[in-house]
Amino acid sequence: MLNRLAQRAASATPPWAAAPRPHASPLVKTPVRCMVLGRRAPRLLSASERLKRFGRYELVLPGEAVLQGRTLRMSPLEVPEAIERPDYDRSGMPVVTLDEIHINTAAEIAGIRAACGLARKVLAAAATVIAPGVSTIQVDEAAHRAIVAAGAYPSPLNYRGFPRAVCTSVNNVICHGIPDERLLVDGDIVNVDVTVYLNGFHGDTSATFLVGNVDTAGRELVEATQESLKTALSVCGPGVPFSAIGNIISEFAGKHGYQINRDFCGHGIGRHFHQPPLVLHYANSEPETMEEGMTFTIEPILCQGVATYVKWPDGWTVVTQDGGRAAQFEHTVLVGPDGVEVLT
Ligand SMILES: [Co+2]
Repeated sequence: MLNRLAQRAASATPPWAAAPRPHASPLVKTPVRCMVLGRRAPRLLSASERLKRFGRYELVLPGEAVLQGRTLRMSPLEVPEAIERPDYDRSGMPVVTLDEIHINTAAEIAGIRAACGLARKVLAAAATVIAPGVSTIQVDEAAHRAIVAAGAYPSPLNYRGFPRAVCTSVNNVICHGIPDERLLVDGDIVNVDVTVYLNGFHGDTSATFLVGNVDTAGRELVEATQESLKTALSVCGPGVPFSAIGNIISEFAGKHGYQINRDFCGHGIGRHFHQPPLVLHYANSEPETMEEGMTFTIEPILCQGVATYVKWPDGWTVVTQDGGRAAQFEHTVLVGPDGVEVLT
């Protein structure tokens, strides 16, 4: 749920998000590279090209509800008044007061741990309703009910105007898909991204699920993405540079022939949904190192073809430019004395 470009464009961009990044946005970079090499920008492949290169699945296109703005206007379920809300629940604008990586106190760790435990349970509850013929709104509502039943607020709801409790991203959707009336079909892969705000702390996790019988290429993509997250977790610990995460994911993805999306990053998390640092999933040489007591997410997105995106007119849903599939897995972690503890 963290877009580097949106962070930079917003007038209230926190200083930590405005620091120069090692790579410019691909939206800026791609045309230059294409001119130099004389190649065309990535295009949406035809159905037969996609079948040959990426396998058998339904391409997700913006439906009438998206084009008419209905997905943004449909009312989400209520959040009872008694539930503690984040600062953006009415304004839509989160205020991040941190400009460096926060080391949590024992009390803060306990709060984040509780939020993360709930996020894990909610993701599992949402997963039980996933099946062919179920709409992503039904998945969203299952998650929403589980969150408020536990006395928590669904963090994405009205975060920068996001209209629902969770993100649901199907097949060629990279991330930030808005739950809608589309029914899941046999062979889909769907990422459900759950963040909860419980007693003042956020916990964030996501997984990509198989709907019915997914073809081999789809299953391999999902397995490799989950494996890339595991690999990244194994190298983390106090004194380790954050760049180790992107470097190992990059090596892993390269070996398996997948592209890593560069526009959506992991992030610090705690009292704020998104706080320093940005956790890059591609090869980089950022200088910050992990310290005991830090909490952050790792959430790589691997793509079958190009990892660059097109954004739908809803302002949120981002899809691959060539129509290839994307998968994502995410955990919130706590840096401990000799490694990281997965809190979700
Ligand atoms: Co996240």
